[in-house]
Amino acid sequence: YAADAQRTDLMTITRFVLNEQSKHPESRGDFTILLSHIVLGCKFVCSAVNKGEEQKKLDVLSNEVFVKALVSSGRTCILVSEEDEEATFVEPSKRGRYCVVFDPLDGSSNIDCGVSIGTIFGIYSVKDGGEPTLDDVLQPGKNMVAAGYCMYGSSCTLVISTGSGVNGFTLDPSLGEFILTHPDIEIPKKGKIYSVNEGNAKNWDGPTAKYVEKCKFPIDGSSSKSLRYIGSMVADVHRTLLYGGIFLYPADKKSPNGKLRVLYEVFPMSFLMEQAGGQAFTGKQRALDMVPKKIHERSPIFLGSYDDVEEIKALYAAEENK
Ligand code: P6P
Repeated sequence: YAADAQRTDLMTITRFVLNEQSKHPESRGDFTILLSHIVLGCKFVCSAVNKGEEQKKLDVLSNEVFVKALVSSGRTCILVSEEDEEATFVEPSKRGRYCVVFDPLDGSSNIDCGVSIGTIFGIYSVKDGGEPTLDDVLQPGKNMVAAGYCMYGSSCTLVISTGSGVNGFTLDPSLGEFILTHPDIEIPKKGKIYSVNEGNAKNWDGPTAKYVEKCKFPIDGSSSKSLRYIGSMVADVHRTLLYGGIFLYPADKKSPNGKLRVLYEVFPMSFLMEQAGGQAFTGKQRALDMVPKKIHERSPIFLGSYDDVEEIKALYAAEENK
């Protein structure tokens, strides 16, 4: 009967977060309510993506669903979406104390060829009780109270951290519930994979070029790393989290701040990596220490296995000390 007992002990994401919440007696359940609305958005997008809606419509649809779900949760006051030029300030009657930054459908240009894409989100608490301002979302990533992504691929997987480790949940379509399938995810200390768009190699700076060269032609006689690059951040980061290795989106001569957005791509993925025992570096500093000045700001990013990121940090440090 043990198998049945295990099978019937359904650890849904809602139950999991309620368990987490019980560790914070002071909490009023606002975060649990907020998360249930994010989960609702993910379920909607998962079904729309699987219906094969065309990309443009999906981008708009996903954004609308998340904005409406987050506003109707009554637990948010500022929303920043990759799809909206300006931040959304929730009307006073529906305001709560959380700010949510998100990319509703990251990598959506890949949708027509069936590559996995995803929603990425990060959650801040407002800084103080006053009137919400952009300062409440222009906070360093280390101030996030939670971050996660939902990957829409062969299955729908939601990976989240609320600051005490990383857990993965898989949508069981027959139940319509996200069930805990990847408890306590820890990224391998060192990996055998590097993930970068080699097509930008001619524009890379010295340390990045040197690091990638070392991946391909190791000088210590170790075996070369494998290159895996999907071109959809959620898919590349999910593989890195589970298998180890390093994901790089460096600066280059054409884009001195790289391509990925700080608030809703770099910060959430860096938060998860640190929570899973890895690290995230911008070429200049710990990614989560950055303080963005604009809501759609970009930053270079090197994230993944602790030891792999250490290596590229050493190359940038050596460049600094030249
Ligand atoms: P490139 C997708 O467009 C995206 O924003 C991320 O999901 C992905 O990691 C990156 O851009 C891919 O960019 O320049 O390699 O095609």
